[in-house]
Amino acid sequence: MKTKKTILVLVPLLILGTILFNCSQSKETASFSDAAEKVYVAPGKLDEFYAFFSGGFNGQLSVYGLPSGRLFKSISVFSQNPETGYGYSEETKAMLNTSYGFIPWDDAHHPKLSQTNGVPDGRWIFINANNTPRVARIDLRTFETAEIIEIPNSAGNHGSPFLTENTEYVVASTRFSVPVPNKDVAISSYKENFKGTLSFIKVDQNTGRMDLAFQILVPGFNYDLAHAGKGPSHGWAFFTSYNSEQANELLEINASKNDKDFIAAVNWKEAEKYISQGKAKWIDAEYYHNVFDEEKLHAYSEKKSKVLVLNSKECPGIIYYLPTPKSPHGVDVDPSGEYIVAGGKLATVIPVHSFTKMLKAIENKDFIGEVDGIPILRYESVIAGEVENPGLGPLHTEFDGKGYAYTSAFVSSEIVKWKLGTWEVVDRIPTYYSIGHLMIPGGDSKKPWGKYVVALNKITKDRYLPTGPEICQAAQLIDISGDKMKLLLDFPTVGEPHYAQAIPADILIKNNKKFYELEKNKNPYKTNGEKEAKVIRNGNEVHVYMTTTRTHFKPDNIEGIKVGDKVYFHITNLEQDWDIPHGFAVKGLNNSELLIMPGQTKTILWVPQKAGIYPFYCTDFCSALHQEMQGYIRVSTQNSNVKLSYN
Ligand SMILES: [Cu+2]
Repeated sequence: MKTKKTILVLVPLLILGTILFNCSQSKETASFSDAAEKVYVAPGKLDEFYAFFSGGFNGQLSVYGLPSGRLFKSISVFSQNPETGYGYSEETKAMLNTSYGFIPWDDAHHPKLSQTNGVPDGRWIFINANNTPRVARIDLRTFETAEIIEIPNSAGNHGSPFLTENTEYVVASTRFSVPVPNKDVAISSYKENFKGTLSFIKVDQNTGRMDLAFQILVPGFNYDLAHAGKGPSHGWAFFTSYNSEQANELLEINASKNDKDFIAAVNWKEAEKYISQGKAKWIDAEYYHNVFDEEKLHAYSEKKSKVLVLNSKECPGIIYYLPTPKSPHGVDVDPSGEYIVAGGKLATVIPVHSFTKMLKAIENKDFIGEVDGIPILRYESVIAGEVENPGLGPLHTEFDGKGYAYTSAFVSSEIVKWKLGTWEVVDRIPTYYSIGHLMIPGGDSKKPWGKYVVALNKITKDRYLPTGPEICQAAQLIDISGDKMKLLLDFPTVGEPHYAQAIPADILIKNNKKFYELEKNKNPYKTNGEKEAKVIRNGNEVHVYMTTTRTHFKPDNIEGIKVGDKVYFHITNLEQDWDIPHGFAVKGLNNSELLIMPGQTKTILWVPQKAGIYPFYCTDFCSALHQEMQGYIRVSTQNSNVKLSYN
């Protein structure tokens, strides 16, 4: 009865909140000229920050400049991209292999920059795939996806990928609990058969290569988000959970019954000790690990069959539950590493846990119960403070490094600024509308760069020119350099800007790769120079070793191809200059184009269906004589006697 009442009171309150906050627009907007001056990046000038926004359900990662909000690039990660041939070319197909077969799409949510000593270092950025659980690593020298690892025993990989202080581990938690290992059981057997997992992916410090080190088996809740400790809390990682009720139907009601759910505080150093003592078990688990080989410029998949699992029940001391109101979503650790802030979607306060108090409560065994052997700490013993009047539906918190925290409130569509230590709200600003995550450059690190907070909004109704039933999604740039937040800029985004990261541009520019060195290209289908260009038939397979340079292909005329042949175009771009890609497309190509960077070799497969003449051409406008960059292929019937020739 109590639960029903709570919901009855909450819902109208949420609606009222939305109306109230949305009506108080514009007073926090900086004057137009002031705002324009702050975001205007004059022609020839560069943005101060690179910002990386997830594309949500487009499966990619977009690169923007701040403060201008200009879009620079969409990095292909989990989805095929015909613009570049990613996931279509023979070199990149393997990136999208999974234990469920080739998967050309996913839902990408949380980009996360690699860190050293708790500060983003600009080496790599990681991002998760929610639907078929995977984590990708993007190399920030090339802005290309370098690696994708699948996560077994996981579903709805939402609490992912969050990094420990020195990128020792990428941590990832399962949103949906599932049978481990997965098996055919009645869904109604949820409580007995379904489990959660917390995954720890080891990162090689020199190469960035990921390896699934271990998983921890935990009670069957929904594990939503995570952040690792830093400074004093280094060695710990914190995972929010909801549905501690372990409901498997109508979760909007059945998973909202308990006043508090839990943050799981995981001592990963202790987990490492258990593993070294042989307490973990190898279990069968099928998953793929796909790596783009930098020398061969070719992706290769490795199929894995085992994973090391620690059962939390058998490893006392590795997990403690911090009771947290109510159905918490985000969990964020402040720059000092002392405060653990939760965003309870249905909570009326923002609870802030103290790491010091948590350790003391553990030492004193100040427990109020346990779940499957995991002790539940006493809320009053671990809480540092509660932020009152935090807006409706608080979700995520980032920090400015000056002692303030900024929390997004989804239902009341606003950002609330509050002071660490006193917990008082000092400012609030409306967002348009329904903010999810928010992002301050470095705002989840030990040393935030501050300056701006970006609101990542779900709804933009009335903010942009309408474009039919689907309206663009958007971000908003807000100045946080003064006492009061000031709205500077709205800018639309590609896909859902679910979460973002930003880093000063200087850090990345100095490592930017300008072209691939031809000499170092070890692609098995590389053509060293025009003299080596050739066409080879092997049964019904034809391999075209083609080169590009301004402004011709070699060869540019090919005869003797037959209907139904599998024609592989292996194209090497011989250019050794910055920003001289060439493209390749042939009429009737039932695949995608290829975009080949200087020094790269890329391969696309074409199976011609009809006899005739097929022109091909360069798709990337490369020079004054770009329109002359073309050729012809003669396709004959299967029984014709036209000889293979080329020039
Ligand atoms: Cu060209």
